[in-house]
Amino acid sequence: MKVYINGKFYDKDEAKVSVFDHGFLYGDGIFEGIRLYSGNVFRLPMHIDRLFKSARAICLDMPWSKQEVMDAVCASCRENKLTDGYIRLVVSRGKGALGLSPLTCSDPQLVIIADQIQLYPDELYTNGLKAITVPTRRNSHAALPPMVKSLNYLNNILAKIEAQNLGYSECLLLNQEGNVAECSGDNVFIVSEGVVYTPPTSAGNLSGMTRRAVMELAEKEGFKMVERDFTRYDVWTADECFLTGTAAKIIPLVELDKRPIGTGKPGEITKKLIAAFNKIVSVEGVKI
Ligand code: PXG
Repeated sequence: MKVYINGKFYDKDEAKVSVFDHGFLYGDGIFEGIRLYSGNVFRLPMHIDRLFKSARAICLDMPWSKQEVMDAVCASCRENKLTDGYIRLVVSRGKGALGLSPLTCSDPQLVIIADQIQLYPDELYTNGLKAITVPTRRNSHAALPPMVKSLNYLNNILAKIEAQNLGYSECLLLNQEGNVAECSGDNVFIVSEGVVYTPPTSAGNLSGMTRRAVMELAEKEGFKMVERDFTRYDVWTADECFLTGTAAKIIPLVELDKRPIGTGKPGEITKKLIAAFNKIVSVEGVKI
């Protein structure tokens, strides 16, 4: 495997950034996770836009143009002879003195890892996933804005640990108001009486690329799609529920907090959206 760092490719074991990089010292940086399907990078310009917005939000001046970053993503796929895979972009603040100030940092690092990812076993795509609501609340917009894909994912990791301690691989996070925000690394959707709902980004979820694609597909497939705040009660009593993410794609959620959702099996609308999503990913995207 070859890893891209600031314009050069390195062997996996030689791909290194400094321990004085504030990305390592303070989690000061941002990232993106992008998917390559059949030689097409899914929604690459939108991912790069989100990366640049994350950079702007944390006052990180990107010394590269969007086109340069997109070219580097495609080059990384070609260099690793991938046609399907997962591309992880990391931008760290760069080397600096000890102390929080980013003003001591120079030379931000752009790292691109092009590899494979499987978050959940195949069986869970057929039978559905079970999750539990955890006590850790999603970061508030008033603290670390949840829209920033920052290198500090401890909020989500603590939630994941709580779920794993209880024997679950996935969890639901609520926001400070007690409304549903998202799962540890996936957006959440419910279906009730034929209508598809997902929380607005004001609820504290990431503006997911898969979320956006699914919202568009739901409308194309003729379902009413509504962005609205909802609570755990709405999930417990929904007909269907599913999670979306670049790594997970669309995965049915069939149980929350020991309550089966709907029939306790993946729902029909969920299955339709999975089929529709699988159709667009292999044709939509930037050719490497
Ligand atoms: N919520 C959060 C907090 C995320 O980080 C999503 C939702 C789904 O968004 P997309 O754009 O992927 O549809 C994410 C996605 C990784 C990794 O290792 C990436 C994510 C989550 C967990 C791990 O690259 N991001």
